Amino acid sequence: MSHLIDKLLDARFSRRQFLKGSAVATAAVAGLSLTACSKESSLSDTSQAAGTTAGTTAAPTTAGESVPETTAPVEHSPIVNPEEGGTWVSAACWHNCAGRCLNKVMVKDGMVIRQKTDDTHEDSYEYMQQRACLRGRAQQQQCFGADRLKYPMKRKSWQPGGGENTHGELRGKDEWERISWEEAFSMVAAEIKRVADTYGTDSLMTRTGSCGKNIFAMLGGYTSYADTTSYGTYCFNVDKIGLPPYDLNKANDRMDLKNSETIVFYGGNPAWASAGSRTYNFLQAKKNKKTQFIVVGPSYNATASVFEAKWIRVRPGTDTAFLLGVAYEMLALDESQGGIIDWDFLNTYTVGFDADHMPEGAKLNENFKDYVLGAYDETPKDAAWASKICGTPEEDIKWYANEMRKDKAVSILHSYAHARNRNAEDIPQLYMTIGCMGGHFGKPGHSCGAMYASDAGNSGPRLVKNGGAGLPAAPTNASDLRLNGPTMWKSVLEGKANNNADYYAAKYTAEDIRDVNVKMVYWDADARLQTSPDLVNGIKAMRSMEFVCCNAQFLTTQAKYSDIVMPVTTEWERVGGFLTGNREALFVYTQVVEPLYESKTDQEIARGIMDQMGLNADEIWPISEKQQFFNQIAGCTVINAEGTDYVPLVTITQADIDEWGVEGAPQDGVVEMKKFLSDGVYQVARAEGDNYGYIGYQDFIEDPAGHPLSSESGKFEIYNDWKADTLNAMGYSPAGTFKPYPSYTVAPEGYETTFKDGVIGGEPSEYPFLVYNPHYLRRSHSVFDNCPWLRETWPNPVFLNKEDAAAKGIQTGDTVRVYNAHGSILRTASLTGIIMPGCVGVPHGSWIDYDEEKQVDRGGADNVLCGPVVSGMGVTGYNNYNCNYEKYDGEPLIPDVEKPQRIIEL
Ligand SMILES: Nc1nc2c(c(=O)[nH]1)N[C@H]1C(S)=C(S)[C@@H](COP(=O)(O)OP(=O)(O)OC[C@H]3O[C@@H](n4cnc5c(=O)[nH]c(N)nc54)[C@H](O)[C@@H]3O)O[C@H]1N2
Ligand SMILES: Nc1nc2c(c(=O)[nH]1)N[C@H]1C(S)=C(S)[C@@H](COP(=O)(O)OP(=O)(O)OC[C@H]3O[C@@H](n4cnc5c(=O)[nH]c(N)nc54)[C@H](O)[C@@H]3O)O[C@H]1N2
Ligand SMILES: [Mo]
Repeated sequence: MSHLIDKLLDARFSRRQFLKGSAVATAAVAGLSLTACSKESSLSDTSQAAGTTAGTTAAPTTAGESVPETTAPVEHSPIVNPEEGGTWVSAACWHNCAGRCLNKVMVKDGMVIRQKTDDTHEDSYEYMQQRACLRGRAQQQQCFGADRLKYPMKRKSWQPGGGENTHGELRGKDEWERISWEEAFSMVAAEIKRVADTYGTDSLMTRTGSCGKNIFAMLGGYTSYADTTSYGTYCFNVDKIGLPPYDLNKANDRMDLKNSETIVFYGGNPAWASAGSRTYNFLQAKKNKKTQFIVVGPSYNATASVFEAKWIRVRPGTDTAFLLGVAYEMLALDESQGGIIDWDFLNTYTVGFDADHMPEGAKLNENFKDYVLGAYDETPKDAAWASKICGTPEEDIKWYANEMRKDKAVSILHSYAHARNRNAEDIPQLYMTIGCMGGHFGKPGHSCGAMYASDAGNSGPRLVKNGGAGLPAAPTNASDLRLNGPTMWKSVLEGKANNNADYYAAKYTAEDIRDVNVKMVYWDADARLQTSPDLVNGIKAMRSMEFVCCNAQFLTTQAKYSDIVMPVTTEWERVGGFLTGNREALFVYTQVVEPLYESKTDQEIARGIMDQMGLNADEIWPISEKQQFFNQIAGCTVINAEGTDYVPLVTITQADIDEWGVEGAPQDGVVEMKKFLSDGVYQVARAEGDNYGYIGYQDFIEDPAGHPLSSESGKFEIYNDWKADTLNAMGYSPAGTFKPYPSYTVAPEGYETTFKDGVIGGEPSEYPFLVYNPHYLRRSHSVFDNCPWLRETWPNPVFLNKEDAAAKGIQTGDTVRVYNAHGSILRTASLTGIIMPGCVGVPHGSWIDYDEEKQVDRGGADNVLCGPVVSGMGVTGYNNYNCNYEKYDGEPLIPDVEKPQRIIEL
């Protein structure tokens, strides 16, 4: 393997080798047998789709190749000779996958005939190409999929008016009939009015997007819902303990990574979760051969494999125990050999570590150090104590403690998988405490913070940014009723909710029980029926509604359980837009084709409904979508060479303005508008010693009084009363559960509940396994689950520890039923040695395909198993719930690629 890795890293600069190698590496780490390209035969449905492209959905082109040296497998590809004409157009890769890459398509006679990725410049570490992953390269099967929704449609047995006309029980089973846009707009408008007039506006429910949210807000408000999704317990007010929001963007930038002797990937997997070029941020550190990589978590994931990391195994949801063990062993090692703990750092930059450093007015006469040593409960939180909970071998906890020592340059980088757990409330404070104990903040080679999404391994302020669309502020929701994500279907069905949190606004209150009376749902630009926990109850909740409508591109889960479905364009059919999130590169995309079939943009749909309701859509969108896009282009800025200021990015001429037919003024920038749009990206080239380097917290470390942190003391707060008081009052965990300092608490569903009576080491409970949900390279959440190429390339497995599964007589390829108190799913077994015993990995996002009679989901949806169980701040616990599994004795699953697509004949 190591030989392969070296070759891979070297081959980064030889595209052809890299492309060949990467498929092998991915296949190897997935523990699955993969084929890189699809055969045409498996594409029969989708390749006949969308008249405009019939017969032209070639096998995925080996994107990145410049045209003449194509390596596309000719026998698979009815590729039109690109030299015979065709124009490369920058095309969106728009999903919430966090990669942020360049995608281009060749359009000829209104057809997409080829696809490629970044070849706008030569590739180097300093100025790396932003290459698309396999999903970006399969994007044409999104836009031109045979399963694209073509027309507005209505569920046959549903009629407007509520009551008997609803036949809610038939949602998800009924037939569909085609309706006109006029009918769709007038029915949706009339139902919104009727439901609001009859039951009040709190009976309307929605969350994201352009339609329901704006319409309902204009009517006077609506019931929303909120959950902690990506950031888990880092959604809490971590600013109170001195961290930036979500602990983001205060690690060091990528040029500094080579200065680290140790790099920790904690609860993260950028090779899958930041696919594209982000893994290469760590390349220089890998190449200097001096850096020790460590991965901490329940699996030796793809990132661990790429970097040949040492695996510190920790059971899902038990990181608090692990990190407390690390803290204890750091103290012990410091005592026995010295040189581990940076006492000066603790003294200068923190409060609350020990009795001598308590913040003023502390309510509790307890501190972190004495808790760890066992002063309050006679339980030292040593490696032996921790190991029983987290499953990490004791020697590994001690090894990790030594690795965190002050004289080692350590980057302790985390994603959030370990925070997306019940009772992970103390993770942000505890993780920070370990960083403080080693003094790993604010110096080259030392950093402690997030490596996440499109910033994985590259923190710091954005170097290039897009402008605003020039729209007025959207109307706000006058209702404050927000249902907690994991328990929202229970709340809808039972009529009561604890309205105590607005997670992404970091607003928390004491327990606040409210009445809930939701009668209609407008599903818009998310997939939350599918992606929120408690999905079986979610379907029940849909069936209890008077009206459910949806904007959708495919018959997604929430479209399937709706009454009226309105086909929405993909980004390829819109005027254009931006992809942000990559520190060094800003992506701009343009229209590829005209809207397919009768699809409309979200704004057009909202306008259609508002017109019927007598609401003035111009209040929200006084300018066209084209003008909005133009404004965003004109407002782009880029950092100057000195790194001190931002200057306009795009040069715009009067001729550009006239050609576009928009309002605007000519301006000077650093790239011409036409070039920017056809390149599809503007990227700031980095160089060793440039002015864009970033060392997080440097100002605070150099001058703590002059640059205080966001906490009340201006320092890292290892003791914080507000944290404990707020969490204890929220009504999900008994009062007194949380302490002002990080401490261990037992989750209502987690490792302890895999045992009868919750006693570790006792008899196994009914559901003795711990489930976590890796974010899977086949999909971006639920998106792409329907894509034939990706279905063929990546099956839909459940990852099982090979000894555990063998003991149950299960082999790779068997259909297994995975079940718990919340539901039951089928998946294909993939036995592997790279996940811990007792753990089950259910890759996130596959679409539910529920067999109502047998009460089992043949689609294998994670959220059938992830239940409405909350604690603490109400965090969504995607990674520490329980299950059992068995070989399925019913009809086995067929490979996903052979499953028919959801094509609606109208
Ligand atoms: N391919 C793909 N990429 C994506 C997405 C996607 O759906 N697909 N979604 C995007 C979004 S919105 C998000 S939020 C990110 C998520 O990005 P990540 O948080 O990085 O992704 P995960 O796969 O959830 O978890 C990463 C690793 O954490 C480990 N892990 C799981 N549970 C625990 C735990 O309790 N403790 C510890 N220590 N480790 C644990 C697992 O071994 C897993 O490999 O991914 C983004 N990128
Ligand atoms: N069990 C479990 N559940 C999870 C997670 C987990 O790890 N485990 N991860 C969670 C995380 S971190 C996240 S971020 C969430 C993500 O949850 P969601 O945001 O709900 O997930 P997506 O699947 O990305 O949904 C996007 C939807 O929008 C549609 N869409 C795309 N473009 C447009 C458009 O222009 N207009 C409209 N109207 N629709 C459009 C897509 O077709 C797709 O259906 O999932 C969460 N759910
Ligand atoms: Mo996320």
